[in-house]
Amino acid sequence: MSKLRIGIVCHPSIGGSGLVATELGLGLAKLGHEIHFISSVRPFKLIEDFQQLFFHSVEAINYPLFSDPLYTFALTAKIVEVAEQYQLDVVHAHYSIPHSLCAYLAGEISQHKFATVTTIHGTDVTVVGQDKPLYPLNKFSIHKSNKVTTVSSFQRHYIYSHFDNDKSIEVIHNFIDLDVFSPTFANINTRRQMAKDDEKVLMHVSNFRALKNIDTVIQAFHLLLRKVNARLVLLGSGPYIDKIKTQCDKLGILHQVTFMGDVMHVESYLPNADCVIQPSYRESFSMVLLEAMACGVPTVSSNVDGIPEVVEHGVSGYMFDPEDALAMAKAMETILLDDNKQQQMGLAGRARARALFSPEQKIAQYVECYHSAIADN
Ligand code: GMT
Repeated sequence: MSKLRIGIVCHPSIGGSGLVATELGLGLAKLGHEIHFISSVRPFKLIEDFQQLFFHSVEAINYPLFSDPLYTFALTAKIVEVAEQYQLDVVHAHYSIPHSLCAYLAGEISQHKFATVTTIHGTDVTVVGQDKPLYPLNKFSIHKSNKVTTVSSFQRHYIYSHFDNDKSIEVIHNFIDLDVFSPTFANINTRRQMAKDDEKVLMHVSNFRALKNIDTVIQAFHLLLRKVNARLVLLGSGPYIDKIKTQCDKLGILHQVTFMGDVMHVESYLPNADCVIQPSYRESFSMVLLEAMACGVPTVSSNVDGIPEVVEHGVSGYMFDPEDALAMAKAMETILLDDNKQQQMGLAGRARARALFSPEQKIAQYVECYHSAIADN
């Protein structure tokens, strides 16, 4: 198939959608496609420079008359500029708000015509996109996109049922590089940075927002401590961090919690965990669970939304209702007190990641999707 010139619009900060967009762009560039990232700052995981890979920053519009920097207009203008200058074939918007509408507008304005693809990642339709003023904009831009993809069957069903949408939506599950996320990167010094030698490591990774259900993480950990000498390691930052400190202090377990804050290379920490806990109320997919599986770490999570498409209950991890802290504590106990079980579940998770979520498979699906968007345009 011919090589394409692709614009990728994404949120640059730490988070699943920006991560997936970056890994996709890097994968496409390695296949010889020309990739143009367009964002406010360089996406946090776009560390590598690569031939045929460009980053275009969107400069804020700072004119005293305007009370805000008009980011969506600045982004639209930048997409037009890059599309015309580099003759883009496709602009791929990750996270519909505001990227999908900006891509559509840019297409209307640009002298050079290009196809648009939108990937819905989750909160762009489940939380932000349901916001009353944004809903019609979101619906419009999904409808106008030449192709729409999303990261799980659950999410596709959600869009069909909430957006009165007649467009066919393709599910392309997220993917993971098993050479980067691997149990071979377990490292005793990194582990000692987080926990004492005799402690089991329970890890939670998130942006610490309400929908990550941190209360259940704390409750389940508190229950677990009755049976297992363990440490809770928290990776990431967000509005709930202070609340966790207060809650753990009240329960007298603060000394058994390690706060790592935001880390650039989660793949250096995850393989050192004995179990990962993610009791989210909403999760279109959960990159964290897939990353844990790739690292050979069993997971205990909620059973909501797209999670059952990632985890195999009883094989690579356990899933329960989001607030069932007792069941989660028991499942963690089962894993943490049985080295053999921990290892078997870890191996099963990695095998599942290899079989179902390989970058080659998913990137090829995106390339096909671009060709079909171009044909549709
Ligand atoms: O988890 C978040 O809140 C961040 C959010 C994002 O947009 O970056 O993650 C969403 O996209 C990820 C990548 O596709 C998915 O793995 C997450 O499950 C999804 N989050 C939610 O649906 C809450």
